[in-house]
Amino acid sequence: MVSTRNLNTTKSEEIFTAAQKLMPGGVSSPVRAFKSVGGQPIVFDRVNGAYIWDVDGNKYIDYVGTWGPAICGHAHPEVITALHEALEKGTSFGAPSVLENVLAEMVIDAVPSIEMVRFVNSGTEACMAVLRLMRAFTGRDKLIKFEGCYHGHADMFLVKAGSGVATLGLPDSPGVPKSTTSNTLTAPFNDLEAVKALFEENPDQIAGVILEPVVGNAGFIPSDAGFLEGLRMLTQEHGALLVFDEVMTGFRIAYGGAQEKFGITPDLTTLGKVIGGGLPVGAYGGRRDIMSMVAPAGPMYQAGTLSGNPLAMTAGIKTLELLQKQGTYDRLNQITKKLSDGLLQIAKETGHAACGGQISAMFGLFFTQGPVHNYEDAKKSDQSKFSRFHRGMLERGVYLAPSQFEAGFTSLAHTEEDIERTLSAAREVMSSL
Ligand code: HOZ
Repeated sequence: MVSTRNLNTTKSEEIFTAAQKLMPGGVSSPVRAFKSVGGQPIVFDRVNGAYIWDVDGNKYIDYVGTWGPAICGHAHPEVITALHEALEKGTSFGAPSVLENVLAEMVIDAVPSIEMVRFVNSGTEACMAVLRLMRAFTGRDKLIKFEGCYHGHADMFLVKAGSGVATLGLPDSPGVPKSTTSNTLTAPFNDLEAVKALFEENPDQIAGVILEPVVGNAGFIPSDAGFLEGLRMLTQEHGALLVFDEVMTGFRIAYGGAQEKFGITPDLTTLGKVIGGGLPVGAYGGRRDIMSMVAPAGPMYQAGTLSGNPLAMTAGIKTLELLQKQGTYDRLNQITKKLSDGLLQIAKETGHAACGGQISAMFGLFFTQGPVHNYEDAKKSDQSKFSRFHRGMLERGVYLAPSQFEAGFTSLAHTEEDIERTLSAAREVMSSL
């Protein structure tokens, strides 16, 4: 057992108890609840840099980073100043603004596959739209996704999905008609043979393959050498599209995302999180000939009242400007490697089977000997141990995602000292597990 420390969460508990009567499960998104790690979620009051403060005044080093967007650190002063200036001009135009051009150019310049982009309001929306586009362009209905990958909560993707679905151990969701998912084919991540078999069993029917090129929604699972190349070849061979869901990895594991990092260019890409700098944004983009099908340039319909919102565009532009500074990704990599190597070393020294790793500012730790190549492997991680680890870290002022099936995120605001404090907390907790 992890020793119980004195973490006063009285106000958190009061607020969350009230929230449960007002909102399903007391939260606005399931993965925020502490269902899989036990206890009540912490209710927060404010964020700054690498830290998050709860309503009882406790301060935590934050490795959730609002699930990815806070790569420059929370409430970065330059982002906040830019937002103040933008706010003076109003909160929404519902009409074109030059800010959209600026962010679009930045995204097109950065992401190898993107020649044109459409802004939406979330990663879920981006993935929904990209699937319609894949189908519109190819005239085919079927889709291949991978077990444990999460592409938002739209019906067609809620098959063997990661993130909250994996965290809560839910079966595929009620309310999703079989007819909607009958065209969703799944394969284990990193299994090219399985993908090949699906293409052979469904000739000329598969619109494309969508994946997180580095999985973050089943815990952190990198793609094996040759997997992305293999998918690129298979999709081309079968006249299907390759789509990278870079909602998590985009501008995080490299400025140009996984496609820049690994040198594999998909046909289409979805983005979110970092490109909104903490405001609600998603985007999809890709080859000009495919994107030209999107209305009003083409017939594939997709729309949104708040899409291209000036505040969200402003936060995104400023965040990308900050990321463009020399040395950003070296710094992110160095600090995250120190954290990840340290956690693995401590696990070893304290006698826990563990595996994991990091790429740039994204990391993960499983309590299993590993290696973890896919969701089935990830499920072998000792969840009860993870829950106790999570609680122990929380009590020592470290906020980790309340799920074994979520990647962790660092930011430019995390200091060496934050990492050292985190590792010393981890040593204490792991020694007592
Ligand atoms: N896509 C985010 C990480 N899996 C989660 C955000 C949420 O579902 O609340």
